[in-house]
Amino acid sequence: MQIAVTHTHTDFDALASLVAATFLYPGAVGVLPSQLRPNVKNFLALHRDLFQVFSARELDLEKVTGLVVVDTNHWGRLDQPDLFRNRDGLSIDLWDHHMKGGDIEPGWKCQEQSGATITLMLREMKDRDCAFSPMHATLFLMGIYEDTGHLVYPSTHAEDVHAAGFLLENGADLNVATAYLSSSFDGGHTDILTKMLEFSQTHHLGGYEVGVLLMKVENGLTMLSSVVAKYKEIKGLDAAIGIFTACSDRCMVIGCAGVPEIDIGGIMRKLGGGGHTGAGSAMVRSDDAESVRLRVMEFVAEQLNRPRTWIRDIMSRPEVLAPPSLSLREARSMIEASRSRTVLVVEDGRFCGSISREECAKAKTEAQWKAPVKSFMRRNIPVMSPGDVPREALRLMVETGAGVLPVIEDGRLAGVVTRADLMLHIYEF
Ligand SMILES: [Mn+2]
Repeated sequence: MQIAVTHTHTDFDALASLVAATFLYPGAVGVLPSQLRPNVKNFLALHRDLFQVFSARELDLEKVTGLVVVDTNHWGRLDQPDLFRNRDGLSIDLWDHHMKGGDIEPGWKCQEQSGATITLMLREMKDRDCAFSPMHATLFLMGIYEDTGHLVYPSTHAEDVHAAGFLLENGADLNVATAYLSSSFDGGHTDILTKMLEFSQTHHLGGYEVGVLLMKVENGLTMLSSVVAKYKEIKGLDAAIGIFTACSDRCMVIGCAGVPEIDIGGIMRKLGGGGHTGAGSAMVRSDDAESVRLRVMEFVAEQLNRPRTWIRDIMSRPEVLAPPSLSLREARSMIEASRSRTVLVVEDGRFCGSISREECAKAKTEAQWKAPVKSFMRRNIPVMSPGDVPREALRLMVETGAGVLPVIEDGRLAGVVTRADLMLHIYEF
């Protein structure tokens, strides 16, 4: 007998992949883990009979000679891994979009980066012309949508989007999909979210904002990852990490991040868990939540300390500089000729202020046009150091509206960061 298995706390990508395995391996049945995510459980409560999936209790697992492992590559994430781990003559096929951290050694595998495992399996189903019903298409689509955040997570690949189109062509029902994908918060969740918003600490690490909260929660509370994601979204954080304690000897660490510099999956693997760059979790055996928090912060700092780009790498030479004695009229012609639309005022290599069209607009009389720029220039513009991160420049530009940031080293103007410099860095033109 050949069975398909997947990770516990099964999400829609895992369930969709389990069902897809029953198409790709004729005769195989899917075995549902005992723990399913609540929305998956709700979906199966109604639709289970449409799919070749069973609980372990309904089958004789001693008869299994072949495993198809989907959406995980880790024995520890399967139910009863010891039943299969060392079984002689067991054939193992693996389909997964997690690239790291696995200890399952399959005889054959399809392991590729994609937004969802089901995308990889659909490629094969399409090639083999497998026929499936609109409700199957709906389930497969939910797998793609859930793992790609409705096709917007940076982990989304073009193939995921093509696969979603293919499923819509095959009758996937968006009303059904959205009904099960939208997770509704109950009182417990709103309570946690409120506490997170009120009591969490925001750490400023290397130009990034990371929110962290330690909290006691009721045992058995699910969907905490959606609460952490919501908290990150509302606060506009770069990353959010919740450390939840439900019983005395374990902490559940759940994180999400929106910047590639903070690899949540990498942090969770160090804690014994797993995940992707953007989201992950770990169950840590410890009765000291505070020490877990310190370890998490250390791992975040470690990631942000990896070699990367600094302001000194992206700054440019100032295009136009003016002495404080230059007349406002002359400064205006310099501004008009300049691409960055700002002229920096410098005296003996020291930065004094800046002048742009806005300041020029204040001049009304001929006397004012003849006056030196120093009486009109803006003095309070934010400055940077060569060792700051580009991210910080972006934040300052957003907050102050400045389009040019002077870079000061040892009191002297070392360069400038313009919008063009930042765009070159961000988009890697
Ligand atoms: Mn997945």
